Amino acid sequence: MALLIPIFGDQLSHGLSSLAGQDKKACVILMAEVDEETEYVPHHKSKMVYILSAMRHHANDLRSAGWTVDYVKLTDAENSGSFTGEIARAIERHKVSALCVTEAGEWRVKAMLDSWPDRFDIPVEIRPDDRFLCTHAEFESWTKDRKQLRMEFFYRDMRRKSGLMMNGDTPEGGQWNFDAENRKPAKRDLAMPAPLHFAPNAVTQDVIQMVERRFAGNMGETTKFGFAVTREDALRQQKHFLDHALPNFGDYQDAMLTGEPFLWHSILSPYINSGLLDPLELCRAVEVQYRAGKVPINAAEGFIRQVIGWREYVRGIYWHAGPEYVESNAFAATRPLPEFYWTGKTDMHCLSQAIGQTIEHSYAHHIQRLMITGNFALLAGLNPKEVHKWYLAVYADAYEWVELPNSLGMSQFADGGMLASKPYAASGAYINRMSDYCTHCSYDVKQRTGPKACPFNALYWEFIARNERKLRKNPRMAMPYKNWERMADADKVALRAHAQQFLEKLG
Ligand code: FAD
Ligand code: DLZ
Ligand code: SF4
Repeated sequence: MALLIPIFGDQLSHGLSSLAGQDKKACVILMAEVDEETEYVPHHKSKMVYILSAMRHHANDLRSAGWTVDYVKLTDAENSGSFTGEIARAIERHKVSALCVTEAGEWRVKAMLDSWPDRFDIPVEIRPDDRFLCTHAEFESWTKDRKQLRMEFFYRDMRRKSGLMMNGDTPEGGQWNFDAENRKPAKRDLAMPAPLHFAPNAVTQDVIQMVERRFAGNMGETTKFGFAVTREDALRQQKHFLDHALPNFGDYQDAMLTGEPFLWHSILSPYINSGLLDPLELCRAVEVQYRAGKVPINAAEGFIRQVIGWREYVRGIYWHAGPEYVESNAFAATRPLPEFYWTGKTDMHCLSQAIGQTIEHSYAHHIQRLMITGNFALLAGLNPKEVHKWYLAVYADAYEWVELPNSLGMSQFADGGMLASKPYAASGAYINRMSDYCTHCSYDVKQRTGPKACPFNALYWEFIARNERKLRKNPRMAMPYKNWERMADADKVALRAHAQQFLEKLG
């Protein structure tokens, strides 16, 4: 009689809680490629190749470490297409007496796990996922008695809990946050370290062929696939980032440049989220670089804030908000996602850059996601659920627990301010300040109406006017509404008419 341990595609960690303390000889690990997971959104081809190849490599690593692994491929004739179906088949194959699994990363899969004890009539142990710094109980207790949930205060608790960048009770450098020093626009003459490229081996080539065959219509192409698919290679990219990109990460975190998809970002999120890299280990390595005088404080603190601040905070919000969070639509936005989100074909240069590199690399950095594709969706009133599904499909690091609060909450403000204190809405001036995009665009960022006017400008004011009832009382929106009031009526009418015309053409 065996203990069955199912491992999902975002659980590729050797220290996974479901493996801890188990007798290897008495266990069978089950890993399964299933239609249910490959089809819940039309995943980018590179995302799929990455996850499936990383799963196959992890299965081999576990075998080398002495575990018995039963691996079901997508193409196996008997594959039932679902996790539950594969558990049922594995129970038959292995005379299973009990199940032990690390908790699911999202509501959909949690519901599945919760149904297993009844369904299979054997004991099912669900262990907490201890790859996060903050437990569900800690986050819930943090939310109690708070009128507003804000990342900054949560982040301070995570600094105290981890001891990262702390000197006793006080933050290194005398302040918690060096955000103001994370906003330099980038110049072309600085050398940017491209992420490492890992040539696909035979295992990855097999997955590439399968994905190209079965998912020919999905976004992306796989000829340039170069993600790491093992922990060993992911650690190489981690070291590459620490040595070459981290020193400038802080200064240029918000910058954007034409033809430069990566700048000084780490490109580590796919590896962290699937389990190949340990976020806390990574943050400790960042701190070592800082303490050794190799990187400035705005880089080290800025990076650590993203990981133990934002990443942990959005996970907390996801579970706190419940399965109905996905239905939030505070601005009642209904416009369908324009076709160019899938093709990149638009004359708005900023959007064609952000979407074009998404198609090519399954990657865009935070400010591109937030202030280009997200900002446009917000201003144009795109349906937030469609926007969410797009982000979930196109990025190699996208799992619902991290993607949904970022897209629906942070970028679309569809939760009415549960996650963020104000909408991240901006006109073309912001994009012009943080990038060189506008100098390559057929629109003029300085114009607000007329055929050459940057669409973001009129759309911004249309957004402000359209949502006045919902936003005016927000103290952080006082300035835009003051400026809107000061504007001559004729200008207001012209701006709104220009935006309406643009939106009608958009569909
Ligand atoms: P870096 O810029 O090098 O940052 C370092 C690390 O910090 C990242 O690897 C990531 O682990 C963490 N991080 C930074 N910002 C965030 C954040 N807001 N939330 C969670 N972790 C963060 N991140 C995902 O991992 N998966 C997603 O599906 C995802 N969807 C997003 C959708 C939208 C609309 C927005 C605005 C942001 C989204 N993010 C998502 C957050 C962020 O854009 C990515 O984590 C980051 O771009 C990944 O690239 P990187 O590894 O080079 O990050
Ligand atoms: C994203 C993804 C894809 C495309 N395919 C699989 C798969 O075939 N098998 C699997 O175990 N996991 C896959 N994943 C990742 C899962 O969607 C993710 O692990 C679940 O959402 C669990 O939270
Ligand atoms: Fe984007 Fe407007 Fe700048 Fe063109 S001018 S790149 S549309 S912000």
